[in-house]
Amino acid sequence: MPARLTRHQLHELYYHLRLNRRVDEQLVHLYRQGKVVGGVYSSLGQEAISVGAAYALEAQDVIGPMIRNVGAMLVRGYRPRDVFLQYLARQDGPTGGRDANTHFGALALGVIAPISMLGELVPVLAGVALAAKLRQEKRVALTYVGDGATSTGQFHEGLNFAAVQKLPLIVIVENNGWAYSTPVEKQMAIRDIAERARGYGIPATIVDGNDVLKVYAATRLAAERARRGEGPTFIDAKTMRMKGHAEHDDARYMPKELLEAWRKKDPILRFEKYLAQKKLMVAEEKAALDARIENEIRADVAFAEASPFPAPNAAAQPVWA
Ligand SMILES: Cc1ncc(C[n+]2csc(CCOP(=O)(O)OP(=O)(O)O)c2C)c(N)n1
Ligand SMILES: [Mg+2]
Repeated sequence: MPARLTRHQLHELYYHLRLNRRVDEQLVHLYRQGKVVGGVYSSLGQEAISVGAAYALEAQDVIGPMIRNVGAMLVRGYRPRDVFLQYLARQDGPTGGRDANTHFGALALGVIAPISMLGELVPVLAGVALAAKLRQEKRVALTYVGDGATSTGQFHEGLNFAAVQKLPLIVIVENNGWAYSTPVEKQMAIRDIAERARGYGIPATIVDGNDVLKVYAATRLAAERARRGEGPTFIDAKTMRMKGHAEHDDARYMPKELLEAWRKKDPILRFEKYLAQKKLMVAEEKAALDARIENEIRADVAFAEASPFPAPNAAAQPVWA
């Protein structure tokens, strides 16, 4: 088992889980106010995967987040203000209003900007891992994929390449049961997506994706393995998409009882309960962290709303060609 987390680290995990949720809730408000340019893709109920995995990495490591991994971006050092500015397409945002949602990144923070094409980040992060291996740097690359994304060719090609080359790569499938309106059982004939990785000779762990400590521990072990030069690890994290694909989708095709059952497994409530029961966070500590988050959210929404839209003539620059 990886080294035990200190009380301070547990509080940091709680802080990021809660911050992820609050950023998400705030984005929904902004969307309903008509202020978001584009869609809002919620990570409600999936925060433990984003936060637990990113928190298990080190500063020199690199992640390739997907649309529901705002939590991972916050762990890497982005602030709520960056997320709001980006979703509101403002000049001061990470892409200066040129791109939407989570399509931003910075090598300084070890974040490769995602794009929409599903599965594409697997070969890209395998490339990052290959560079680390060739340069003999103790760098680990990690990417998240959806269950749907594991049916793309890019996912399979990237995974096989990482296996053959023994790359320091971690791939986490966020199995939230749905790819848009398609349930997993209508998309593949296997029960555990872990089997897809095992087919390429990659060890795969199955974890409860709503348990932040389990996700953290699995990622930590995978990162240690990668740093020892033992190659890639696949983590099959089971969770549930608690909303439609995005805010425009009312999810009427999702069974109500399913959502009800998963609401009881909410990752943040579970972690709060654990911390309280083990006396690892007292009421005053929780209140102080919650207040800090509320202040940050309020200030960052105000900052983003006050930021100007980019000047129209800025659209043509900077461009690559
Ligand atoms: C290669 C490719 N095919 C189709 C799409 C359209 N598309 C966007 S999201 C999505 C469903 C994604 O499901 P999943 O991978 O399970 O991720 P989740 O939304 O559940 O997080 C689809 C089909 C795309 N972006 N890229
Ligand atoms: Mg999915």
